[in-house]
This record gives sequence, C-alpha cells and structure tokens, in this order.
Amino acid sequence: MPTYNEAPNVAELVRRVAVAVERLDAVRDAEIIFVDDSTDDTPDVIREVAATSSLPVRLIHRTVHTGGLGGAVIEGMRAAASDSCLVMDGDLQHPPEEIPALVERFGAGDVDVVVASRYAGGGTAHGLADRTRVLVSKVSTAITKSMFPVRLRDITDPMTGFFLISRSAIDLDGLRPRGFKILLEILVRRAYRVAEIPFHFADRHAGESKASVRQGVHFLTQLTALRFGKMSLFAVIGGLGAVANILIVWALTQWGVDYIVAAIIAAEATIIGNFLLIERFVFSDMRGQASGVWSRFAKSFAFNNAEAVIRIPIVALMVESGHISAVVATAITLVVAFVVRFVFHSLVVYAPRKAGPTTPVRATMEKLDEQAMQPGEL
Ligand SMILES: Nc1nc2c(ncn2[C@@H]2O[C@H](COP(=O)(O)OP(=O)(O)OP(=O)(O)O)[C@@H](O)[C@H]2O)c(=O)[nH]1
Ligand SMILES: [Mg+2]
Repeated sequence: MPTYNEAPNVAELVRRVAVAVERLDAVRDAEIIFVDDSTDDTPDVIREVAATSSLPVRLIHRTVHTGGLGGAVIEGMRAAASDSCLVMDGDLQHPPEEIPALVERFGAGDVDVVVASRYAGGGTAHGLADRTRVLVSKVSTAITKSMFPVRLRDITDPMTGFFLISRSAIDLDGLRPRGFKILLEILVRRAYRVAEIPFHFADRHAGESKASVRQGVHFLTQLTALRFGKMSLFAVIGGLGAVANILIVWALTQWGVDYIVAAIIAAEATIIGNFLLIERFVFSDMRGQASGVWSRFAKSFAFNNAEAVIRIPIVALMVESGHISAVVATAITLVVAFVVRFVFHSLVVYAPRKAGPTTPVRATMEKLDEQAMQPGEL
C-alpha cells in the first residue's frame, strides 16, 4: 500500500484488510507492507496500528521519494516475502472486502494479473470527485487504450491502482515508474495473461487527495514516453498528407482547374494516400485481426470526409462567436481532429473482429461507447 499523508485512514484500512484476509484459507502468510512517503504523522500511526494488528504490518518509510507513487509500489513489491503482490490505495477507495474476490480469481492459476476494474460490467466509479475529473478520466482512458490497442485490448481499466500480480511475471528492473499509473507501465511492457473483476470505487475515507494538475502532466509524460512511436508516425503521415494536399491544389489550379474542384480532388486523394500509408506503416500489426480491407477503408474514408465537413463550420463558429483568429481556430481544430482521428482509427477502424452474433462494426462501436461514457482515474 503506497501512502502519502493517510494517517486518518490507516487503522480502519488495516482492520478491514485483516477481516477480509482472515476469511481466506488460501492466504496464511499474508502481510501488509506500507511504503510511505508521508510528511505528517502517518509513520507513527502505522507503527501504532502494527503493534496490535492480527496481520503482520511492515513499514518502509522513504525519505527519498523515487518514482513517487509508482516507485513506492515497486519498492513494496521488491520487499514482499510473497510472489503474489496485491496493490491498493491507502484511502479506502479500494474496498478491502474485494480482496477475497481478487485472490480467488488469481488462485485459478491461469493469469499473471487480476485487475480490479471500475469499468468492467458491474463496476462503478462514483468515488471520482467531480465532473472535471470524470471528463479528464474519460478522455485519458480512451486515448490510452487507443495508444496501446493490442496490449490493452481486453482491459477496461488500465489506470486502476487496485490489482493482484505475480511478481515473477514482471521485469521489475525494466520498469520506469513515473507518477500515478504504475499498472499501465507494467501492462504495456509485456504481454500478460490478465483477468478483470468489477468493483465499486468508493469515496475517499478521510484525508486529502493527491491528484493534481501536476499528476496529470506526469501522466501525459508517461504516456508519451511509453508509446510515442505509433502516434508520432501517424502525425508524420498526417503532415505529409497536408503538404501533398497543398501541392495538388497548386498543380491543378496551375492547370486551369477550378479551385473548389481542385480542393476536393486534393482532399480525397490525400485521404486515400493517408489510408494506404497508415495501413502499411502504423497499424500493420493490427490488420490481421481487424475487419477486411474494404471495411477498414470505408470507415477511414467516411471518418475523414465527415471530419473535413464538420471542422470547417466549427472554425467559422469559433471565429465569429468566440472572437478567435482564423489561424488559431484552424490550429486548435486540427490538433483536436488529429487526436480524435487517431483514437477513431485505433479503436474502430483497426479494432479486432469479435466473435458472436454482433457485427464487428457494432461490437466496436459498443466498445468505444463504453469507453467514452466511463470515467477513469486521474
Ligand atoms: N508512497 C506514496 N504514496 C502516494 C504518493 N502519492 C499518492 N500516494 C498514495 O497513493 C494512493 C492514491 O492516491 P490518491 O491521492 O488517493 O489519488 P486518487 O485516488 O487518484 O485521488 P482521490 O480520488 O482524491 O483519492 C493513496 O494511498 C495515496 O496516499 C507518493 O508520492 N508516494
Ligand atoms: Mg484516492
């Protein structure tokens, strides 16, 4: 359990974990390890609680906070006596009563990780503080999934802090923990056998949140560092398309073609060219499991045309009612369009086919919808 100034939560947490664990026959050698970076009296409270707890409680108090929350989790895993490490927050947002369900699922022996998910069927995220955080979370979960569409395909909640993992399955030295999202860091490094169980993300029991804009920036850095490759290639191809677009308009108008006709031809030609390039270079690893090439092309083509049609009136609206200059409005809409385009291609165009009665398009739309409507933890 990573803790940072959680003094008012420690006693209740240890009590509830002990009750939950004692019900489990499978767990005889359980221990709680607090990896604590607190600046308040949390370490004293932990020592006090440890003296009377039925479950062994160990405290690692760090003076150098390497890697923040993620670094603390890794340090706890290294220190653990057991190979099975369960990670959870110290503020009771992760209900200890769910521990038996995680342990039982893990005990089946067919997975390396059991993820407690707020977004799998039956899970909830009511504990998220306010609307802004819900929105930030929704967007970041969708972007994250789109950046790692293969690795995170079957994981609804890659940013949860509540999971049970086999330490020997992880290359601890290969991890570069940055900030809050340690599970994400672990999951994208290797292919694991993962199971999810739903849980209800509770309200913080007491104390203060450490989530902040700074954590958000950390998260974005982490995401970029983990997978800049795919998205940057996508961006380069998009940039080449823009240059080609301009050149085609120039060449055609030189030839005497009407500029509107030239613009339409140039736009369609670059949309097709872009599709061929991303097929070949960006999403080549996902083609095998996705729908057929014509279906992919139809989705990509429809999306890009719709984007072009929708973006222009939005620019006009921004210029006229928002008093934003045309150049700035164009730039903003292009950046937003780029991100949306990337998300759409990862989650929809190249989504793996699903077995069963639903069509691939419908199943993918449902998956996207599910992602988009659900908050994530940030
Ligand atoms: N060791 C350590 N623990 C940390 C650090 N930052 C946060 N934590 C702990 O990590 C867990 C998650 O942090 P929270 O502040 O609850 O983050 P959150 O759940 O996204 O935010 P809230 O919804 O407001 O609770 C808590 O147990 C914190 O005490 C850190 O730098 N070091
Ligand atoms: Mg919390």
